[in-house]
Amino acid sequence: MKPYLFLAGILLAAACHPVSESQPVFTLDRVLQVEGRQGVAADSSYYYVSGSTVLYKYDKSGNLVASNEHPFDSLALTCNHIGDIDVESGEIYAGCEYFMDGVGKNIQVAVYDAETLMYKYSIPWEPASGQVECCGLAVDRDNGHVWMADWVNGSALYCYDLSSRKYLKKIELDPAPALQQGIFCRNGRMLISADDGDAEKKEPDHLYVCDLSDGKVSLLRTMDDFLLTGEIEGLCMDPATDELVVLSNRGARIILGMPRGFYPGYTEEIHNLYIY
Ligand SMILES: [Ca+2]
Ligand SMILES: [Ca+2]
Repeated sequence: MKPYLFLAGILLAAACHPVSESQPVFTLDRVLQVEGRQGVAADSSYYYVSGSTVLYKYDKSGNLVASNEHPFDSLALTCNHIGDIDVESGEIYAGCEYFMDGVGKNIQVAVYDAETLMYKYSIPWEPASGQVECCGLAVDRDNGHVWMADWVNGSALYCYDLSSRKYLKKIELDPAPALQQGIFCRNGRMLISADDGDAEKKEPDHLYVCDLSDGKVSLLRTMDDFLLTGEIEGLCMDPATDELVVLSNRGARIILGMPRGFYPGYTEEIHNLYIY
C-alpha cells in the first residue's frame, strides 16, 4: 500500500471510530449559545448551565426552560461563585464558594433539585484536605463519590463520599494541568478542562484525562475548533447521546482572571456549548 493511502486509512478509521475506550475521538457536531459562563451538566432530557451566581436549565435544542437567579439565598455559609456542575438522579451538584483575594472560602458541594433548581442541602468542605478553591466538581456514579477540582492549587482532586457526606481522600495529579476549570468522571477516569491557552496569543485550551487509580494525567484533546480562542470552562458527557459537551467563553479579554474590555467585533462575552 502506498504510504499516503495507509495514512489516509488510519485517519479515516480515527475519524469514524474511537481509537480505544480510553482515547475516544471527538468531532465537533454543533454549537449552542447559552447564558452562564462557568459550567455545564446533562441528564437525558436537559442541559444545566451555571453562571457565576445563577443556575439555568435548557432543553437539548438550547431553549431556556428554568433559572434560579438566587442560588445562594438558602445556603448557611455565604457564597459568591459557582464553578462547574454535575447532575445525577434528579439532583444538580454545584461547587460553590466565597471567592475573594485569590482564594475560596466556605467551599461546599451545594445540591439543587434538577426539576425546580431549588436548593436542597450542602456537603461541607474539609479545609485540612489542602483544597483552597473549587472551580468545578463531578459525580463518580460508580462509587457514590463527588470530586472537586481547584483552580488556584490544582495539584490534586478532592473526593467526598455521597452517603456519609464527608471528605474521603485526594489524588495527586501527575502532572497537574494548569488553570483547571471543569471535571467529569466516567469509568474510573476524570476528564479535566484547563484554561491553559492564552487567548491574547490565540493559544487553544486543552482537555486532559486522569486515571483515578494512579493520578496519571495525559492530554486528551487540543480545543482548536472553538469559534474564537477564549476561556474554556466546564464540561460533561450527555448520558443519552454519549456526546461530549464543553462550555467556552469568547469575546471578552480576560487578563489574569479580570475582564479587560472586548476583542474586535465583540461588545459582550458570548457563552457557547460545543457538542462533540
Ligand atoms: Ca470557571
Ligand atoms: Ca484560554
